[in-house]
Amino acid sequence: MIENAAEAQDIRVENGMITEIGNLTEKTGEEVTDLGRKLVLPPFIESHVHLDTCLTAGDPVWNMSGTLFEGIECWSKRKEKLNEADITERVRKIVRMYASNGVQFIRTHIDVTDPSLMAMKTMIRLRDELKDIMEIQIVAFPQEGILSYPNGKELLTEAVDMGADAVGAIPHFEFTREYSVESLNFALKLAADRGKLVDVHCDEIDDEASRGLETVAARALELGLYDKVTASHTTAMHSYNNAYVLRLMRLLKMSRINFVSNPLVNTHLQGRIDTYPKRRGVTRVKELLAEGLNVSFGNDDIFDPWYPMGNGGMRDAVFLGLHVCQMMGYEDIMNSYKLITHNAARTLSVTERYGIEVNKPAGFIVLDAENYYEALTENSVVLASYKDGRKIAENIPGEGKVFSASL
Ligand code: 17E
Ligand code: FE2
Repeated sequence: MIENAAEAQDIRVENGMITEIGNLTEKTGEEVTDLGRKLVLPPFIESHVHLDTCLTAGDPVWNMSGTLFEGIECWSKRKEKLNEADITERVRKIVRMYASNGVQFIRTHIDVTDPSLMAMKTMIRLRDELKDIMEIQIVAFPQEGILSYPNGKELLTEAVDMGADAVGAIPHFEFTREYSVESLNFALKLAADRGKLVDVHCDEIDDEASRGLETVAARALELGLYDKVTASHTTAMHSYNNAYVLRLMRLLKMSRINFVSNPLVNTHLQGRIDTYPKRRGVTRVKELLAEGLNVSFGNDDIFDPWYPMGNGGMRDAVFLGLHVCQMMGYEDIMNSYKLITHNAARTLSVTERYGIEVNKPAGFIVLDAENYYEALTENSVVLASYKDGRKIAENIPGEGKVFSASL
């Protein structure tokens, strides 16, 4: 039994499952853990990251322009040097960082524009090896295109049949608008045929004419895939005209697709060809949420050709996202934990086994704060992370001191 004194609520855990929540009486022989007056949340979820590229910034070259396209060029050079041991070591390091920050679910995009499919094979093995600490979902991601890369369709299909959980696409990188539409038709049909999820890198560009999203949403609706489909980035929506967004929103609501925004990386990569004023390039998070659509936040990268920073924690994405989307009203702030918990669980399609509820697996985290506002503002550490009732990570906060006669 685990006590949460702040809410005067106890959580009873038996055989890795939550069996009771409330004001509980200790059973004889039961182990009791006192969580103090600390905030308990469901585990954090990383709904968008590239584990195959993490920890490769500067190897062999740095992204000097800070654009998505130079990032893809840098990665293409690094890709030539990929091997199983290299991927394994980097992924294990990152998963440890995430676990220590209270993350228990990760959706990773893995580049399949590689004739050897080395990263995909390795990641499928690691998904299994690391499952006691992390639930990893793999998107077969055609970084250099489906129609614009040799054998792109075959590689994507092979990766999906090898065991990827989701099908990806990258319409804004295809050579032409026609390829862009055809690539999306192919990817969503493949997912429908194979019973897979979909997560598209969609319109990650400041071009207001990049309209992959309407195709993704239309196919999601017509193929009956609905919330099995996610549109990541959608940064072009930042630049769409409002009349078009009004028309688009109707389709988006009918399609019920999910959105992932990556505020740290989107603000870093977008607006690069602007002089002043510079676009923020983050999709219309506030408006999508207001229309009842599901949005989650991700990190996208940790120290790789597209982003030279990152720490495996989810707080910074929320913190910056709230600023850049101007979601700083009290309600927006208090609800923002959902962007990396419940909303992300919907994106990953794991809601049936997620949340602090009776008859669900005992997954939750304890933050060094009394409430969420404090946790967010003070960047509180995750004191403990429990998965299936087992403590999988803990952090012991450091002690700070101030020396002053007046305080
Ligand atoms: N690849 C891509 O196409 N877009 C990104 N944001 C990253 C990789 C990180
Ligand atoms: Fe990405």
